[in-house]
Amino acid sequence: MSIWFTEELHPYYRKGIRIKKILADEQTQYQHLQFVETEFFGNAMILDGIIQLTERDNMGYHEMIVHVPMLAVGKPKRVLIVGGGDGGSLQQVLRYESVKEAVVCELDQRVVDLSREFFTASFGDPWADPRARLIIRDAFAYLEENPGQFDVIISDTTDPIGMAERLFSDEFQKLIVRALVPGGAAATQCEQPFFDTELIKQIYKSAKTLTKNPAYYYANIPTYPGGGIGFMYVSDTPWENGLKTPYPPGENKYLNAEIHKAAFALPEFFRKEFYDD
Ligand code: SPD
Repeated sequence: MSIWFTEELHPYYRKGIRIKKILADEQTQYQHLQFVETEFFGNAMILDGIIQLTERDNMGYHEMIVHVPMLAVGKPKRVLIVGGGDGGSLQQVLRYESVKEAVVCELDQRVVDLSREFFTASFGDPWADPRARLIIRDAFAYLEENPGQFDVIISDTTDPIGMAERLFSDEFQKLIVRALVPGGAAATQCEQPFFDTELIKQIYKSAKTLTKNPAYYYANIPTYPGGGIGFMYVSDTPWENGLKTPYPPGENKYLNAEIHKAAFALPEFFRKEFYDD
């Protein structure tokens, strides 16, 4: 069998990948969850018709969303991952020997269960690490109850649709900043410069009222719309501090010193949208 899967996150843009086999297809309590074996990208997870990650190109996403704030902080001890039930961010966080606890606050247990089945070849089993703690819960409530707790927070979410829309609100960003220790850093999944300019602008403005040194950065991921995705770095600590920090043990497949710096260079049409205000 060989079929094309077509994603239409935006009504004016489509992309497709060729699929060999459907590995799992179920309606969970929260979403339509699918795992597929693709022709080129390895196994992939799709939520409500939107590709979340593939084995071949997820490294740009997970290394960049995790290491940029982790390296900036230096020796983070307590880390929170919001979402991230696939285990990709957790695997990167656990590379740091300084990390004593990595909490993953994920809404949907089935995302974790099926990812453990279909992504083991890529991520191993980070959940087996004694430092990993899975909390199946709404992140809003969890953040509200945990002010000043985390050195780093990674908001590894889906797109701002339906229930996930609130994860891109000012209110959520405030809760994230409130849950950080002084000098802590967060990185949030922050969409696509071409398609989501207004949303990103609003998130940057809000981050600027909450912290001294927010900045937007970008990674190339061929299976995401427009071929990539960006992140909002949110902290009083400048991201540049991370350029001097040694990488944790283990292999980087995407991040190197040049990529780290270049990721913060933005195309002019986009840069001036918020940095010039
Ligand atoms: N448009 C797709 C955005 C997907 C972001 N979430 C990825 C989750 C990977 N851990």
